Amino acid sequence: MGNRLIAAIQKSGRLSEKSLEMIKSCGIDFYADSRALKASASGFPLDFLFVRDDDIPGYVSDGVADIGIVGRNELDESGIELEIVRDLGFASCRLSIAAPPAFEYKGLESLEGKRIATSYPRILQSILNEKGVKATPVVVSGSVEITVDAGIADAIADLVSTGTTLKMNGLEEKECIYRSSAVLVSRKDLEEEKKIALRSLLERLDAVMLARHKKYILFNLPKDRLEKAAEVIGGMKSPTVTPLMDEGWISVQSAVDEGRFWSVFEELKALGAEGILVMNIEKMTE
Ligand code: PRT
Ligand code: ZN
Repeated sequence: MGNRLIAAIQKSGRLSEKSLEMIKSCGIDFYADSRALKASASGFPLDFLFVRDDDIPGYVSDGVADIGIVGRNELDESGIELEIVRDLGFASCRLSIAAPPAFEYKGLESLEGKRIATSYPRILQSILNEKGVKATPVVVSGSVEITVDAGIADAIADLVSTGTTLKMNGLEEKECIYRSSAVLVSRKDLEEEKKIALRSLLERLDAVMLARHKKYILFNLPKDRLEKAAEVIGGMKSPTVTPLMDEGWISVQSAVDEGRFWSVFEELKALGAEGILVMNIEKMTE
């Protein structure tokens, strides 16, 4: 292995396919058998280790691997400090507070003294601390959605992408408290040769990401949801807003990264956006 860069990639899960796709789109060839734990690229000094996503931050910080692709949530939850070299934009999701509809939620303060089930106690705690809210975390490693029904929690803080799982379990999404997507992380003390390989990988990755299409999105929205919608859309500039004949409504337009498109679309719908129109952008300047 020696001077070859070692990348820790999730073996099987929501990150696996997109991670490998991203590397392939950089013109790096390899063959990865779904059962193999290792693979090597040909024509580029890159090797792969296929592991569980929870282990990626640790492997990279211990030097078992040099770089890795992992959800920002896993990285933050691990408490391990690594360099985030790129936000790759895929596998985007949010950590949200959810509870039965009857739970009167007016903000994080409503969680004071409550039991909150989560698989992300560190992230949750840091957000509660910021607001000075004292709640009791109930740490579970999966099926967080059933804990309220099971009587061991009053609310949950769990990852959401479409929101279907929450609905299916009779829970209402109350507030998004944290956002995540897949990030490329690196060890801080890479040897010179490996740094050169990483730089070359990043050059290719940047070209791929820049060339990725953006979509133009246009929709009608209840006026009072604008601030939330702007947060969802994100991006470099604030969206263009036009008043509508109906006083309570506005029309909003903005460019959105294609990689985030579906999550943005779902979140806007959840905010009450109507008549969502999506267009391809032919040319665009930054
Ligand atoms: O086996 P291994 O430990 O490697 O995988 P894992 O089971 O721990 O992770 P995996 O593959 O499920 O997720 C990997 C990463 O994908 C996460 O750490 C997140 O960064 C990201 N991601 C994106 C998600 C979701 N979207 C997501 N929706 N991770 C989990 N979910 C779950 C969520 O916990 C809930 O149970 O999906 C359900 C909700 O989905 P919706 O669409 O119904 O809202
Ligand atoms: Zn995991």
